Amino acid sequence: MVACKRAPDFEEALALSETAGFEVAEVLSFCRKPHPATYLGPGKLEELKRAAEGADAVIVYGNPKPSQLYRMKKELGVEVIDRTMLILKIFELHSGSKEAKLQTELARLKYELTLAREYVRRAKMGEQVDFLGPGEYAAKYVIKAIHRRMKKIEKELKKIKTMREQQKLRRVKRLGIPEIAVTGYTCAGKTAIVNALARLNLKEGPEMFTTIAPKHVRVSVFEDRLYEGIFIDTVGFIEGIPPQIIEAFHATLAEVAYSDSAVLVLDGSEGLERVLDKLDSSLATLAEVGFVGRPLVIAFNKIDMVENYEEAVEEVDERARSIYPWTRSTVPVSAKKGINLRRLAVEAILAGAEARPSRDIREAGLPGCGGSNC
Ligand SMILES: Nc1nc2c(ncn2[C@@H]2O[C@H](COP(=O)(O)OP(=O)(O)OP(=O)(O)O)[C@@H](O)[C@H]2O)c(=O)[nH]1
Ligand SMILES: [Mg+2]
Repeated sequence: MVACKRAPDFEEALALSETAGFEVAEVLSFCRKPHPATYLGPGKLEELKRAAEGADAVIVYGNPKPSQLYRMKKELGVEVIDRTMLILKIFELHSGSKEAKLQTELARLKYELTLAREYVRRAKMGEQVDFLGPGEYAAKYVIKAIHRRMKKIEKELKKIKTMREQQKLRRVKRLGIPEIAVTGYTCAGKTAIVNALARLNLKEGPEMFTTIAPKHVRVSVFEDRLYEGIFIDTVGFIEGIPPQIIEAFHATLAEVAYSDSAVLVLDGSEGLERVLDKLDSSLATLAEVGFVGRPLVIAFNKIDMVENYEEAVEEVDERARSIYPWTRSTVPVSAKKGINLRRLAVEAILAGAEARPSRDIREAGLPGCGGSNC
């Protein structure tokens, strides 16, 4: 693997490689500005060539351009996997539902399209190319086939989306209880919280992207009375999602945009600075996927691993309110030890129930309630 050992995302690089099913045999540290033609400079490339002997693939933890990827592949003679491809491989391994599978395939096709175009460009310049077949004609044929498949997938995804919207409307009418999206960075403990609340056993794990497809779970909590809500476990955020897969990623988060309220789970054991950074970018991602103006409850999770968390919780709460004024509260919880989970659930359900009536009217499309002023 090629990555900068000094970079803050170095641990992430190792974790992602393992999650994608690779055993990292050797790490070459590369912290310089990429070489315009080959990404790695000639010396580093030579070093990598030796290190890659006998390896199945080389992971270059960065975002090389298609032309740089092409050159590296040609020089090294093995598969070269960049950060986007690595994340795609993990999505492929973890995609459970048909929709998640199709979205992942679509993202991969888009990625392959940029590579195939590079092969055609090279062939036009007179180079001998081999993209799933030799020559320019083969690459052009592949491009056509990719476009055909993409169209088909987009059509299927549209159908699935309509079906999901209808199912949701039926569910709303039948149950009339709020839907709460459980969101946050990968490994924050979203599934652990949903599992604890619903006494379930959905897959949790220290590796990244354990959850890919959203999962709806009915939760009933008895405090002074019975509180009920549908909690939706969702795919986790990571830093710097590559643009090629951002659409697939956002699509898997579509459930969040439809929910009445959301719980944003933070891993409180990571240290305040990191927690605040992740809070900022999580709030930005929520806005990007269309969750705005609806109540948000923050879960400061893993307090079983933190000694004095009270001040940190306060700071998180203040920051969240200053960025997202619809923040209701920040609840310190531990999914593992079952601390404060009922309080978290009740706050999220109440918040969702309050936000519900206006959404019911909007979704029912009642007169006088069209357009963006509703
Ligand atoms: N100590 C401690 N560990 C926790 C707690 N909650 C979750 N974990 C652990 O953190 C890891 C990640 O938990 P998950 O629930 O899989 O995290 P997630 O947010 O669903 O992650 P993705 O599905 O990858 O997005 C697992 O190893 C959990 O056992 C907690 O309250 N305390
Ligand atoms: Mg999960």
